[in-house]
Amino acid sequence: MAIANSSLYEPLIESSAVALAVRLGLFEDNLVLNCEEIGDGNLNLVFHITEPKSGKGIILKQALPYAKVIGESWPLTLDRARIESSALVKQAELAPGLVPEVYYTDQTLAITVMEDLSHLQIARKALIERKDVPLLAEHIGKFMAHTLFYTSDFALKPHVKKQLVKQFTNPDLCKITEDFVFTDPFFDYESNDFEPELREAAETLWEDTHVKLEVAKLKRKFLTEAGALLHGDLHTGSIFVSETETKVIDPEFAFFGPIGFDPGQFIANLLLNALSREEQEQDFIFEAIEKAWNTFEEEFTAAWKKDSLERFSEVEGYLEHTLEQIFEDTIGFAGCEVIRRTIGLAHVADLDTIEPYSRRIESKIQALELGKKLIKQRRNITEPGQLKRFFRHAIAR
Ligand code: SR1
Ligand code: MG
Repeated sequence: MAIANSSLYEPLIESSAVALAVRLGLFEDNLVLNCEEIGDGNLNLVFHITEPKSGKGIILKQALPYAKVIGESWPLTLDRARIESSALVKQAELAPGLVPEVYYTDQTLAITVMEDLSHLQIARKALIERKDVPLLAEHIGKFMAHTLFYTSDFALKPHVKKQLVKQFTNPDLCKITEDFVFTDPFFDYESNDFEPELREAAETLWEDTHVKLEVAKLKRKFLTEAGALLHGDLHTGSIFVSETETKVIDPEFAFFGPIGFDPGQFIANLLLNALSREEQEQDFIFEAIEKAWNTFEEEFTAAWKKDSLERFSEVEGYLEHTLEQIFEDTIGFAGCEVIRRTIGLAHVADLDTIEPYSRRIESKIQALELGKKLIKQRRNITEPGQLKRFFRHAIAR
């Protein structure tokens, strides 16, 4: 991967994105190229540049100096492009084949040029369309185990770990999560966004001091526990998938945080999809949750046994304690994610596209119940196999 730090920042448009790709030698300069801005996320520009004759393509992603979803009134660091490209490189090293290849980065222009994944589909969309994605859960379980174990203190020498913590300090993007996942949805804040029919349920949540106490504890973990290099935004919109392939994208929220946060976000987004399904279609989702956690646990255990540098790792019970704590945190973080995707600023299509409207409202009220119970009862859920019953019980009215 080439790294440049040459030009002054300017937001690209389609023609300048193409010119840059040619200047970088990614395409020959006599070719006819197509370019489309396809960014549908909240923060960045994403250009898809293709050469129709050969079918070759690249993705050129550029961070804007503000959050696209809000506008220029919300400045946001360009440093997130450096975080994203460095995280992709680290993840490629630890979980080969599960992230797009990075071809080029320019920190001044805040761009990352990477592998074209347009033959794949965003996992959220695939799940909404009930596509068969048989390897998604196993691949994500593996991705999480390898990226999280091998960036933790179990696998790294102390100075190396602390150097990486420094490299991945990401205050602006962490603040987004601190506010929009762990704070605003639990108070009557302006940033929240929900249908009038949900007001009563939202007010009940805001009055629930037990939930608030537990969220405060989870938020504190997020703020203070530098367990491993997280992806930091591992929802199903950050994953490309097909029947055979899985690629995790968009690690611009990467930082050293509590290990349970990534599995929590992934599981939460599967649960949000389950809420959009009829009961008879939900089994795939619960099986995927079990598969993802079990793969994570197996691969984390194997890595611990093979590569742990920690003297205490052979002490009986320490691995089991570590995994139990990660699972408890996972369930709690999942609860926070389910709630914020229901009444917070950033929604998910799984819930927002449920028809008819009355069923959408019903599912969102169920989501709030589910989220609260996951947070409050996280210590009682000790294995993923319990989640299906827990879910059914939590949403029953
Ligand atoms: C303003 S950013 C809102 C959300 O989009 C990102 O994907 C993160 O999930 C963030 O919380
Ligand atoms: Mg994203």
